[in-house]
Amino acid sequence: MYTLAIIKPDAIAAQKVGKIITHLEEAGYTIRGARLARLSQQDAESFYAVHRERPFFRSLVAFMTSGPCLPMVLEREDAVDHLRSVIGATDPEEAAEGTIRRLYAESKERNAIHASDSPDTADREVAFFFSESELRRLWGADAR
Ligand code: 3AN
Repeated sequence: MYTLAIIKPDAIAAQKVGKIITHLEEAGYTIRGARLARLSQQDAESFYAVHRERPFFRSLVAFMTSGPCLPMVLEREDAVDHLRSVIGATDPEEAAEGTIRRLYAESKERNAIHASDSPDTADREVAFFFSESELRRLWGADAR
């Protein structure tokens, strides 16, 4: 099963990319796709469209466009639910010990990593960044 994670601009600026990827690999994930990306305003608004009416929306879009991020397609059994438990709660102060956000996030907004919250969302979010043909080209016969 696939899910989408994004290492956010705060974690990239803080040089935590390697530690976060190690954490993910040690949690059993295979990286099926990964690429540095710089979201445009339109990209960020579209990616976070479900939050359009929330008070933090404009600030979230400004943060997510403030520097490069690293979208990744991750594969593992039960990837969607499992990755949510590996990253921890939105607010790092509420995130469980040992979770990625507890270890590396700065705040509720600058919280180091995104992970899809349902299988349907994962399909949409993977497709937002990676085409089927790109993933197939990377993995050949081992593609999903
Ligand atoms: P999660 O990423 O844990 O699924 P969501 O989907 O509720 O959390 O929120 C999406 C993103 O919006 C979060 N990752 C975080 O960066 C930001 N965010 C959520 N709630 C707040 C808040 N109360 N204040 C500032 N930013 C927030």
